[in-house]
Order: sequence, then structure tokens, then C-alpha cells
Amino acid sequence: MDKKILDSLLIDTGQDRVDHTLRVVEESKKLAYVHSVDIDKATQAAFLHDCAKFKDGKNLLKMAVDFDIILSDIMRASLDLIHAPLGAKIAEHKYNIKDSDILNAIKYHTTGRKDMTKLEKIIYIADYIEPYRKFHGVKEVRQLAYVDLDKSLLLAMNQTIIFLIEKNRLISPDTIEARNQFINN
Ligand code: DGI
Ligand code: FE
Ligand code: FE
Repeated sequence: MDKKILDSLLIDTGQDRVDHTLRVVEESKKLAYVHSVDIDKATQAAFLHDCAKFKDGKNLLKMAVDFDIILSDIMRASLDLIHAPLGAKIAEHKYNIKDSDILNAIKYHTTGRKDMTKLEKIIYIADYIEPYRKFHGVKEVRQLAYVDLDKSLLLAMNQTIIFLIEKNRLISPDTIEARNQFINN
């Protein structure tokens, strides 16, 4: 990924987010290698996964509407979720990414979804386990991620759902559908 993109990410998202992003890139590359996924696609998706996590208070709702993103009620109520689909649009239009695998990995990196591709799983889990993450139970997810990707996603989603319930927040149906599928398989 060239320096121009990194500079632009730094301006939009700030140093801490860029540091996180670079850790997700490293984790994604390792996971892609181990799970036989295109390392270049994983690198590009990881670089841009949080490109819409703006450091200054941009109006994410307005940007989403301007990009014709169809917002569910859950997204309107949980602004945290918007940076993922919005990031996919920005990756496409600002960073000129045309590969739908990469765009979907960015779009679903926060919630997951039913029928996730391996690339989507890798970006989701790399974001969850990058070395600075200190969530309860992250160690187990980290170990599983290199052995059994689906099991690691199930555990990460279980923990995310528990976290959201404890905070009394809405749960995205995409996460529920993804989790149900991992339980059934
Ligand atoms: O952007 P990052 O911080 O690197 O990580 P992320 O894209 O996974 O976003 C994490 C945030 O998203 C965290 O505050 C929890 C929230 N989140 C994840 N799934 C859901 C959710 N929030 C709601 N309301 N519903 C969800 O299903
Ligand atoms: Fe994110
Ligand atoms: Fe992230």
C-alpha cells in the first residue's frame, strides 16, 4: 500500500487508528497465509477497513445517505456500525478499490454476515485479535483463529453479543445470522 494512502488515512482517522490499522494488516497477512487466502487482497482490505472511522465528528449518517447506503433502523440507532459500509464506499470511490471481495470484507468487518467468505472472516477476526486488543476472552479467540477460523468467529461473536447485551445495545441481525450459521455447521 503506498505512502499516499497512508498519509490520507492519517489525516482522516488519526495516528492511533492508523497504528491499529497497521496491526490489523499484519494480523490479516498472517491469517491469509495460514488459511490460503490471497495475501494482497487481505492486505488491501485490512488497510482500508476503518477508513471511515473519522477522527473529527463527521456526520456519518449524512455521508451514508450521500453514498446511497440503505440504513437499517439498527444502523441509525447504532452509529458505530456505519463506518463499515461507509468505509466500503470510500474504499471504492476515494481509494479506487473495485474488487467486490475486498469491498465486502470492509463492509462486513464489524458485524459479519451469513455466508461470509474466507477473506471476510479474516478481516473480521484480525480486527478482533490484533495484539493490542484486550477484550475478555481474546486469548482463546487468538489461538483458535490460526487453527479453526469458524470456531474463532463463533467465539468472537458470542463475546460481542454478550458485550452488547451487557451494554443494552442493539444487536445487528447480520451478527445473529452469522452466529446461527457457525452454530449449525
Ligand atoms: O472499528 P474498530 O473499533 O476497530 O472495531 P469494529 O469495527 O469491530 O467496531 C467495534 C464497535 O462496534 C464496538 O463498539 C462494538 C460495535 N458493534 C459490533 N457489533 C455490533 C456493535 N454495535 C451494535 N450496536 N450492534 C452490533 O451488532
Ligand atoms: Fe471498524
Ligand atoms: Fe478496526
